[in-house]
Amino acid sequence: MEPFNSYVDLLSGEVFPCRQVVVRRLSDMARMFQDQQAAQKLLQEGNPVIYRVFNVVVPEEYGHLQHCISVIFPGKVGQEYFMTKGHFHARKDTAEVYLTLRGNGILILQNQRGETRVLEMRPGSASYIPPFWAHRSVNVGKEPLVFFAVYPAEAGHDYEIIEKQGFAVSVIEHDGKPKVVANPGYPKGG
Ligand code: M6P
Ligand code: ZN
Repeated sequence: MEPFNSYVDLLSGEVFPCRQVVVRRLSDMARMFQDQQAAQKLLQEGNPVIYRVFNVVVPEEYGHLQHCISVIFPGKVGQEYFMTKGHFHARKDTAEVYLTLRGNGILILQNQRGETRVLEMRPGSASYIPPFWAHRSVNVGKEPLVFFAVYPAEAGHDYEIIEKQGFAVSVIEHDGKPKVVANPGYPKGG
């Protein structure tokens, strides 16, 4: 195939040209938030867009590199900040890099034993997600969190475990600041 460029608007995160945009609204992930009462209220008030992903389309084959921009909007469900669904890769032995372009976030990582790590996301941070770590990004700032991601094109997304069990930690606002807390609903022992 021919080499090509894409162009990123560093403020909005929009990619040009873009043939595939994923839009996730609260209704697509409402059960992932801790405060179900707050989630239901927001759903009734208009079902906000939580984030968008602008995908550059490449063949989903070994050797290619999938890349995209994610834009997580600022906001909270109850005290919990807007975040991505989070996933393992379907091919778990594949890594990923996130380069943050705008905003402030926290990247939650969790391995198959249920051990978690968090990394800060701010303009210029290049976060390495090694193979076998699930990942979810959280916008803890007041502006959109915009980051570029690149990963092996054959990696795929596996949402099942996260949809079932969630992550062992959540990021909530506490005294006006982000705080990483244990998730009470997470099954003990991973
Ligand atoms: C990043 C990448 C994408 C992912 C997106 C949204 O840009 O990791 O592969 O799709 O975030 O995250 P999720 O798929 O968990 O909703
Ligand atoms: Zn990924």
